[in-house]
Amino acid sequence: MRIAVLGGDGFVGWPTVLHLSDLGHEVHILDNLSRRWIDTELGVQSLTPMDSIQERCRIWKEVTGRALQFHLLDLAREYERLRGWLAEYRPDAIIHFAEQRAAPYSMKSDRHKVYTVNNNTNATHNLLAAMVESGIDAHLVHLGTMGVYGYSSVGAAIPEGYLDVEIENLEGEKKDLEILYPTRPGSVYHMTKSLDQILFQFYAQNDGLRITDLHQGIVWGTHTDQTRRHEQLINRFDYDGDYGTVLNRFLIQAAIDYPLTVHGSGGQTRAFIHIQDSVRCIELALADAPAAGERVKIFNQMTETHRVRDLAEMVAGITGARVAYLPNPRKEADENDLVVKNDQFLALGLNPTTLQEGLLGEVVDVARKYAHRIDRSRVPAVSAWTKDIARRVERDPEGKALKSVS
Ligand code: USQ
Repeated sequence: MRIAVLGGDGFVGWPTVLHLSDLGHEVHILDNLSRRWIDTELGVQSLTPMDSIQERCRIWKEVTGRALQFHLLDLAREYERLRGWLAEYRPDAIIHFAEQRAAPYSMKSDRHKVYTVNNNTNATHNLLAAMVESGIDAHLVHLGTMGVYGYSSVGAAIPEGYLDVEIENLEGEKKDLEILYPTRPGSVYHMTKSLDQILFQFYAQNDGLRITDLHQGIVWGTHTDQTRRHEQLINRFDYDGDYGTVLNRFLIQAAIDYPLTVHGSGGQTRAFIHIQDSVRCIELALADAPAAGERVKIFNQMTETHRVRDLAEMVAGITGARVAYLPNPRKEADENDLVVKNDQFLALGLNPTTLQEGLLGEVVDVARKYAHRIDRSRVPAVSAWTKDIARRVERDPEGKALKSVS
């Protein structure tokens, strides 16, 4: 297949590009390199040293003989170029990762909220409009999030995207209805993924676009079979308070002897998936496209759930790290339960990599190897969800946020 990977320079995008290329697909990367610009804005860098995208592609060609093509394009702002690209290359499948993906970054300030909404919503809508206009019949696979469901403890398993409900009509008769599971996003970033769902629903129904939406949990790990093949193919790895995600952060913190930063009581339960399973799920979803006219296919892309404090205690148990219970910079439930259905990927042959399988140590090893690249002052999460919480953030004399305090 000819596959366009939008956002193919990012944390999940890059390993997906390599995975699909390795399977023999013709892969094109479309990316505006915004993630690299955000590193510059925040003054942080990936724990792992990352080469330019052009250099990464050159190394992959050298190692495997397989070509990757990179196209510098901003989906959210260059609609005509995007439409022209689709009409010219006519991909069989499009994987859409090209969105600002960090919840704390999206909540940093009003400017970051506006950027995240403009970027993510326009990128998705531009893509859908351009697919219709160019008349291509590509299967669109979008990376969504488990966070669209919210984290209320209703005591029922979260279904894969849709909920069967019964409503009473005007005659008093009970009628069955299938609806999108009600969204309850916990950040502006998660809200944009909720908006995406409505855009997909409309374009699948109105124009017969074939769309799969993957509701992914928190990704952990860094290497995949392909990124391991050469030092310069290494994946990016975020540790800072905005882009680092919880389990990877704990593992890095343990490697540099930094007390593990549990927010609040750590009673938040979240869904997780290893990066290797993440790229495998993309492969499985590609092979299981919906037909034109079918509803959007929604998969829950996760393999296990864990409570944040249990993860911290587990990492502490393995590494001897200390655990610090900190005031929570986010507005979120202190404690929640989470049971998630992921039957569809299991039925398609996903064989989950679990936390127990020794890969935790691999992350700690990577972190130790590159520990000299870590700026410890960038470890605390200081992006506050509300103005009230922001008042509780301790700052240095220059106004730089240091940590949140109770
Ligand atoms: N947390 C800590 N300590 C930390 C960092 C996070 O206790 O040092 C807590 C947070 O307060 C939160 C939970 O861990 O309760 C998860 O935080 P996270 O930063 O690992 O994940 P999140 O902000 O939800 O976002 C990440 C990805 C996002 C993806 C989402 C999947 O950045 O792109 O959509 O995970 S999900 O969480 O299932 O919505």
